[in-house]
Parts: sequence; C-alpha cells; structure tokens
Amino acid sequence: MKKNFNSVVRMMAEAAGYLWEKGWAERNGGNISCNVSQYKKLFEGISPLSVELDGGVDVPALAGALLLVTGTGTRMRDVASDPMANMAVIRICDDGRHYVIVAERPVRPTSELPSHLAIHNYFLQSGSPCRAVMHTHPTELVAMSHYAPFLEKDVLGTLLRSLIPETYIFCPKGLGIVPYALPGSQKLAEKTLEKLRSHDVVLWEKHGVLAVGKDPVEAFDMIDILNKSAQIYVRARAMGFVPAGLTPEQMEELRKSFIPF
Ligand code: 2HA
Ligand code: ZN
Repeated sequence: MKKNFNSVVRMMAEAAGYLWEKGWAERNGGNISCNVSQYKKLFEGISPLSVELDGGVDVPALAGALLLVTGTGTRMRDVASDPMANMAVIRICDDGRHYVIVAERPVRPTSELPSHLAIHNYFLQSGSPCRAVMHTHPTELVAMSHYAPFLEKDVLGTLLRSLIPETYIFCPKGLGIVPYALPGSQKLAEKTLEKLRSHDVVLWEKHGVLAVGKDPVEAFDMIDILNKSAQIYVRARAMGFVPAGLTPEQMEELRKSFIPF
C-alpha cells in the first residue's frame, strides 16, 4: 500500500516539475490535489494539528475522504524536489465542511482549497473517474484572458480548437471561462464547478487555468495542449498575420473520426 501511495506522490512531484519547467509557476503560483482515499489506513492515528479547519465549501460526498494537496505558499519546484515536505495530507471531517491535517508534517493546504474540494466532491457525486485537480498560470492563455472579446461565450475555446487538431481531439468539450473572482474565494470555486460540468478545462480571467484528470499528468496534458494552441496564435500574430485555423470541413472530419459523442 505504501508503495502505491508513494507512486501517487511521485506523480504529483512529476507534474509539479512540469509546471515549473513550463514557466507557469512563478513563486507559489499553482496547486495540485489528488484524492488518495484508498490509502486512508496509512494515516490512521496521525494528527499533528488536531484542530478542525474550515474548508470554505460544503462537500458532503467527501466526508471521510483523504486528499493529497500541495501546500499553501509552497513552490512547485520545491514540490518536485521534496514532495512530502511541500504537500499536505488532509482528511475531510464527517460534517463535510471541515478538515484535519493528517500527515507527519503540519503543512497547510493550498489557498485554492475551496475550488479543489468542490471539484473532488463533484467527481464523487457524478461518478466521474477523475481524481486529480490542477491549477496553474500558463502565460499565453492568461494573456489571452485580458482581451474582452475572447471571453464572449465559446469564442476563445472555438479559436483554440481550430489551431491544431490535437486541441479538438483531446479537449473536445473545450475551455469554459470564469470571470475574474478573488483567488481562493468560495465564489471562484462555485463558478469553476459550474463551468467544469460542461468543459474540459476552465480559464480564470486574468489569473490562470484549472484542469482535471484521472491523475495529475493527465490534467497537465490538457492544459499543455490548450496552451500550445494559444502559443501558436500568439506567434502567428507576432509574425504579422491572423492564423487561418482549420476549416469547418476539417473540424467536422476530426469530429467524426475522433470524438465519441
Ligand atoms: O497557489 O496560484 O491562485 C497560489 C495560486 C493561487
Ligand atoms: Zn493561481
């Protein structure tokens, strides 16, 4: 059991390293969480901070669940090199509102915990196979979120999916936009969850993105593909032209060949 838990820790560290290498994780930017409830036994009886902390949102489906979460104020590059010194292990209390820290080191979870909790709760309620949530600050996508016309319904998602076939194939439900809300707020968590019900990835205006996956590397891949499209757009504009994009016929051919719904 310990070996399998360690492999989740290693994958969180691997994904954190990618965020740093991409230049998407300045200072303490970004956070990652994984539901690791299957390893509950490893943490029985450990409680360095026996206070119950308020998670900021009601998450009844998570009562008793165990989450591995990057620590507040920690750097992604430090999560990559020394994961357990920079991650919190938390158990959600039976009231589905509070949590306790149960790892040997009393690291406190990310400031974006309300969004992470709301989404893990949704995974369990909806029967989703996803168990990982990732938030990061991809430069080109954040830059594009500063331009109001891109934030109109479906504009940016449609543009990005027309730039390379992979974006449509691997993110068929595209990008949902959440208007600016205070980082770490309950409002940001609620709006994010709303958009995630019908999109693969959510863009937080003037801040960053949030993606989900069966594991943290899968969540990273979603963001990487979308930001690649954003980079292609930015480079084309820098070369002085507006990229043509795939034609409606080419998009339709992709849809019929690769997208199961
Ligand atoms: O973890 O990125 O949004 C720090 C942040 C807050
Ligand atoms: Zn952020």
